[in-house]
Parts: sequence; structure tokens; C-alpha cells
Amino acid sequence: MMSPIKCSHAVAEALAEHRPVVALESTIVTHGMPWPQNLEVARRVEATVRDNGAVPATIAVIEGTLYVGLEDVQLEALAQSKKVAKLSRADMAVCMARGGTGATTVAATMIAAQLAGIEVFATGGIGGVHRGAETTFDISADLQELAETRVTVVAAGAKAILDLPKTLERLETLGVPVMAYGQDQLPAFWSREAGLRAPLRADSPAEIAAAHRMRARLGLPGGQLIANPIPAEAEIPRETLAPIIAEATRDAETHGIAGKDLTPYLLQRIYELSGGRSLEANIALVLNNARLAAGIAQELSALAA
Ligand code: PSU
Ligand code: MN
Repeated sequence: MMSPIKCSHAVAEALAEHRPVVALESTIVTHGMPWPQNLEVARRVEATVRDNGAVPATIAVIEGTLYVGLEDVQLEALAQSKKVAKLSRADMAVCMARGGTGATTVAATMIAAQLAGIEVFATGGIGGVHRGAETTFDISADLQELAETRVTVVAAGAKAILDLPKTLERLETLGVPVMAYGQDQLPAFWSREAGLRAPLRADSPAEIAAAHRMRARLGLPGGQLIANPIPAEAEIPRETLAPIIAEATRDAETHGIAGKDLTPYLLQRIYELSGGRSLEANIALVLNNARLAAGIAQELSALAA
């Protein structure tokens, strides 16, 4: 059977030589940030991975093919397009079978990374349990994916628009290790602290790589969530954000926004209500995550498989 993925030359070569590779998602580009900053950020994230000794593999579905490692022209076309689907585990195969084009969420990117043999992935924030999930049942497929797919995901915690205590509970039930990096507190995306203790803590890329491999030796499926706090100079304090998130959440309710549209809507609304500040913080934290992920990828490639 032919492999459904197509690795770029740089990614294929690095994987064949067991050199460090970091997977990157594309939904953050198409649905998470406005044009033209999205393209600029996508390029800077790739450059940061390279500067830190790893090969970036941005993942997306383009005309039915699941690309692992995009050429710059492909990245630019995606960033500019307004009618790209947002693909998760449920719809990626359908989109590919139809020859469609779509950006991959954390869940879909993890599936592609595992298929390609990439063990670590950098993003901004993962999806999680939405506020009001007790009535809406809105829980991101990213959580289930972390339980099933063996990829270590570096994020700045779960987005503060979510119900963070419920998200942690769900991850615990699913058996997903959640490690705060370099601190005891769980980070909350735009802020360094969520006001919650993280279940686990890691202080070096080597520790994270060793734990990743130990899970495999135990025969455990699933990945790890590394919650890397945003750099102090870029953070927005929790108190500043709380009323903005509350207003954005109310607006979403008023306009009946639900399902796949909710996360992109909230991010855009918070961008407007914060006068662009949320985007600056988002950029800083993604770059920070790319650096850490490259360090983990180096440690993984130094360890025997
Ligand atoms: N983090 C961001 N911007 C984003 C996302 C995360 O800073 O756009 C995307 C990721 O692709 C994540 C998705 O997997 O939002 C979660 O969407 P949902 O809540 O619909 O599962
Ligand atoms: Mn959802």
C-alpha cells in the first residue's frame, strides 16, 4: 500500500539519518492568526527550529496529499487562503480522499508526525475542555489524541479560554503526562501561571526525551504534554486577560458560535479586545516552544531508538 504522506526532501533526509526533526501544525497559521502575521510567524517558527539544530516539518493536507514539511510557496498559499478546512482526526481522511485542502490541528498533526516517524511537535496551545462543557460536551479531540498517539507535544499549556481544571482532569483520566517546564505551576498560554499546580514538572530536554522513550518501552500508547511557560517579558497577566476572555466567551454565546468555529472565533475576538496584544504574546510563546521542542528532538536523536 502506498504511504499517504509525502515528506519534503529535507525532512526525509533528516529522518533517514536519525537527525532531529520537529513537527509543526498548520491550523495555527490558517485559523489561529491573521494574515500577514501568520505567514511571517510560520517562517520564523521554522527558522527557530533550524537555528536550534533541528529540521522543521510543517504539516498540512494540500489537494489530497498529506505533506510533512512544506515548501515555502505551499506555506504562503495556505496562509493566504480563506477557504482552508480545519482538520482533526475525524475529518482528515475524508478531506484527503476527496482531494481537498486543509490545515491540521494538534490531533491531526500528531497522527501525521507519528506516521512519518517524528516524535516531537511544537505548537502554541492545545485544545481542551471548553467552559460550559458540562452542557455543550465540547472537548477537543486533541486530548484523546494525546492518549493514543506517541508524540511529545510542546505547548504553552492549554489556552486560557478553556476550563483548565477540567482539562487537567480529563488528561489525567486519559493517562497523559502533563509536565510544566521549569516551574511547578501550570502555565496558561498568554500567562505564565494558571493558578493550578501542574501534575508533573520537567527541567531539561533530556528528562523529557528519556520519559518519552520509557513510555514506549512500557508499551504505553500516547504522548506527553509539555507545558512551557511564555517568556516573562511577553506575558499578559491573568488579571488583565480574565475580563477579555469573559467578554469574548459571552460574544460567542450571543452569536451562537459552537463546534470547530469556537476556538478560532475566541482567538480572533481576544485579539481585537486586547488591541493586538494577545497576538504578540502568542508569537513569543510559539517561538519559545519551537526552541524547546528542537532541544528535545536533539536529545531524542542522541538516545538509541
Ligand atoms: N493554539 C493556537 N491557535 C490555534 C490552535 C491552537 O494558539 O489556532 C488550534 C490548534 O490547531 C488546536 C485547535 O489543535 O486550535 C483546537 O481546536 P478545537 O478546540 O476545535 O479542537
Ligand atoms: Mn471543539
